[in-house]
Amino acid sequence: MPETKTRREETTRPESPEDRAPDAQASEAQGEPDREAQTAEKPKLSDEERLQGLEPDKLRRIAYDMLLARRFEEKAAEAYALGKIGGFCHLYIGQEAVATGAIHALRPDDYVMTAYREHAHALQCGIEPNAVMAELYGRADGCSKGKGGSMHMFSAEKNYLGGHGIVGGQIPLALGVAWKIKYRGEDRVMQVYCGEAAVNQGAFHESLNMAALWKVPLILIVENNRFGMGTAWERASSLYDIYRKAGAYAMPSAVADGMDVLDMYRVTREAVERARAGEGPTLIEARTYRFVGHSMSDPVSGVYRTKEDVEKEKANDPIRIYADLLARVGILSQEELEKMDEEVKALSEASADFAEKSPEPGPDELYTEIYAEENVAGRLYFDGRR
Ligand SMILES: Cc1ncc(C[n+]2csc(CCOP(=O)(O)OP(=O)(O)O)c2C)c(N)n1
Ligand SMILES: [Mg+2]
Repeated sequence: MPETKTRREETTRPESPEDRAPDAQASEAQGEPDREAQTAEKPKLSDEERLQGLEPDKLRRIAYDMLLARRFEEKAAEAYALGKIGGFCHLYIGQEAVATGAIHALRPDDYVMTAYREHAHALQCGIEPNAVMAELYGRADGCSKGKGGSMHMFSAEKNYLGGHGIVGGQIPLALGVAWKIKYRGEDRVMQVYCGEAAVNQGAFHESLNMAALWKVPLILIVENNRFGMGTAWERASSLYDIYRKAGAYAMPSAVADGMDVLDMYRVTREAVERARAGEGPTLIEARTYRFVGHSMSDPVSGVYRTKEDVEKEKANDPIRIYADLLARVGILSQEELEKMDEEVKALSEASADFAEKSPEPGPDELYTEIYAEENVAGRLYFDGRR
């Protein structure tokens, strides 16, 4: 009998969590020994190189923004537990370096779109904490007037295009926006995020193909937090290295350390420069980890990972890693960090007070911001008003 390999043996699936970063062995198995963008093969940068010559004010702002995202969501979790926030609510705790680093590499006139794990992205795009918290509370002063909730934040003014609940649904939408940018000759980029569980869907592949073919300024960041709800990535995909999917579409791609905000910034900035130079799209795989349950209704670990797994990953807390770096290079002392922490906690607290006082949207709001034309009688087809 000839020796046959099982399908599993032929994949790049790693054997243990420690082996999950792409390594030489995995690439040999795929017959591609020379891969540029591997996390494991990235040269170790010195502290100075990691800082990329960024101004101290910008470096401190990055710390502030990550800390605000964390404290804001801790406050939201508390309000949720008290029943003040209802519906779906997915927290980003553990993943803050991804959106913070990537959005810092943009200008305010660039567009951002993401899935439902979106509070940090909305804040990072400049939507006020009060407006984000009021949206979570379903109140009239929310950024979507209390009609969207956790998964449907939106701000045309801040070029933040949501907030999407259908896994992968935002990718073709973002492709359309990127196409619009090119069609109108605008000097902007479209940055879109999805989770790793979205990348084996048709919409992802169709979008990659068209983005590369038309060379539109699209930056697609896959937030690989290793799980789609309770399903581990290696149980769901025949290919482990997500960034390599771009190769099928002749699109440049890279891996970023999603627990290192400055690596996210560096990798995204390169992609932004390419997009602005008319060189088209980039796929970025950000390797990260969520420290909390899939949503507020799920346990932290569940049956798909252990409490110990989560605790172990917390040693890589992106905020701690970054704060240690800034302390080492004399840009942010422990004392200054604590002061900053107090500030963002107070801001988060104040946003909850604001949301509490904001009114519920009135019944008339049911009839605004909807896609429906009036009929000859001046009524909407579902209009039950008398
Ligand atoms: C098309 C579609 N299928 C299924 C779901 C149900 N669902 C909600 S979240 C989720 C997991 C997505 O995981 P991932 O894309 O990795 O994002 P993460 O939650 O890890 O940020 C699924 C399957 C959905 N919202 N949309
Ligand atoms: Mg995921």
